[in-house]
Amino acid sequence: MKEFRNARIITHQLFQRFWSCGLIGGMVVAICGRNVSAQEAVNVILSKADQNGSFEEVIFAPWSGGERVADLTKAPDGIAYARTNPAPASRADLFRFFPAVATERRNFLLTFKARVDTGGFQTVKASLAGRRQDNSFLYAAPNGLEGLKSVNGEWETYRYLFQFPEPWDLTRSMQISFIYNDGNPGDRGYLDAVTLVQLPMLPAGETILLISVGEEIVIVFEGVLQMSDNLSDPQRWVDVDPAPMSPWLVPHEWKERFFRVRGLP
Ligand SMILES: [Ca+2]
Repeated sequence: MKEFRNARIITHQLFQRFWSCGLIGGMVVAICGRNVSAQEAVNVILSKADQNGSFEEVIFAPWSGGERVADLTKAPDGIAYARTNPAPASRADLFRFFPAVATERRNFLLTFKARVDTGGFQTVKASLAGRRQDNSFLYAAPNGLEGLKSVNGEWETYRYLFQFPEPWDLTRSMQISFIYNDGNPGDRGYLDAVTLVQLPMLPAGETILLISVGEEIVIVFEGVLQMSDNLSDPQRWVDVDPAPMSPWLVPHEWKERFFRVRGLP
């Protein structure tokens, strides 16, 4: 295992770097590097550059449920963002369809920025769905605690890991939606910087894979995940507690950690 401690990686392209073990800093710092095969690359579905994920294109479609607002001073990403139509009752949502992606990879990472008017909606919830053959929705399950999120008047970044329980119909569109809830008639929700990627699965014969997507690190693993904050002391390895399920989104507050897996007892 090759390690490059404190070697800041600045040459990587967003969405295209992988490490089989790593140290997490404010940015990614260090790590056991290996080349990434095309097979393992993250599949970017929506982003600033892909399918109008940041509302930078003049046309709002294929987004629905609201409108584009071009305001350089208020957009958290680029020059424009989206807002819902005024809520008819307690909720409003923004959504769109996109062509189905291959079914071999069941895990998706979604990040976005959202806010509401002060005193307006209290929660936002993102959902991702494919379709069954009978055209009914097949929803992906948000991993862990990530379902409903509280939302407020300041732009904040939200993160979801989604996992599909079974394959979806490749001939029918998939859908992503953002539901602002617990509000009053007339409330609006705001959205920007939507990034949706399809994550690679664990390569055959490997037990851990670190995937870097923008500022997020996802660990895909098999076994019991362990971490250490000091590689020079073998006693520092401990099981991550509570034991996470794979895939796992590394918390931002965890600076400078190494990860590995041990076999199941
Ligand atoms: Ca934008």
